[in-house]
Amino acid sequence: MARHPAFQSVAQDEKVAEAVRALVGPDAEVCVNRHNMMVVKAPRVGRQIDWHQDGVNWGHARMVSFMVFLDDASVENGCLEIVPGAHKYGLFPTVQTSVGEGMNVQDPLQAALLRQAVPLCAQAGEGLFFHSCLPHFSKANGSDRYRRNLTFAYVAAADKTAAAGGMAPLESLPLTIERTVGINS
Ligand SMILES: O=C(O)CCC(=O)C(=O)O
Repeated sequence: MARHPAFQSVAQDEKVAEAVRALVGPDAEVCVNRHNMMVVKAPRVGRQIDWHQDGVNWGHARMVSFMVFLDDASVENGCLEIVPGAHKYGLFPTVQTSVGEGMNVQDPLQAALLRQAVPLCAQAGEGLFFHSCLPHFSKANGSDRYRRNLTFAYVAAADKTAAAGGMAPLESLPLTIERTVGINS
């Protein structure tokens, strides 16, 4: 968000804020030191992101992640994959993976759950909100097309000092801002 007002404008857009408040609560804020990033999976280069649950690193569940897709995302260019409804199981024990603390694909219970994964194909411009306990993953980009998305995270202000896994406490900003630029700026 600090890199360009257009990014901040997306993260704190009023329509996004409305959805986030409905999901997290009226005191929701946007995180600045977790997520707040662009995933760039370059053609033939973008790597796999191993199975994980964002809540493991954040320390609690009153959070939601939000992605805006900048390119069409399909299985070929490494779209997000999820296990629908699996956030209801809470957080699973972790092992070290390429994304830090991730899910244990050798564990029979976790493996059985992950076999129920579905790809979430998306069109450029679409958005996705998901619970911090939702297992998610994406394959390497084996195509000739980019797969890029902006990803932001939102936390209930009352919880923002929570820290886990040695990570710093959450820092966040109020959800809405006085806009000085438009989304197309
Ligand atoms: O965009 C992706 O492929 C995955 C990103 C991710 O795992 C995350 O934002 O936690």
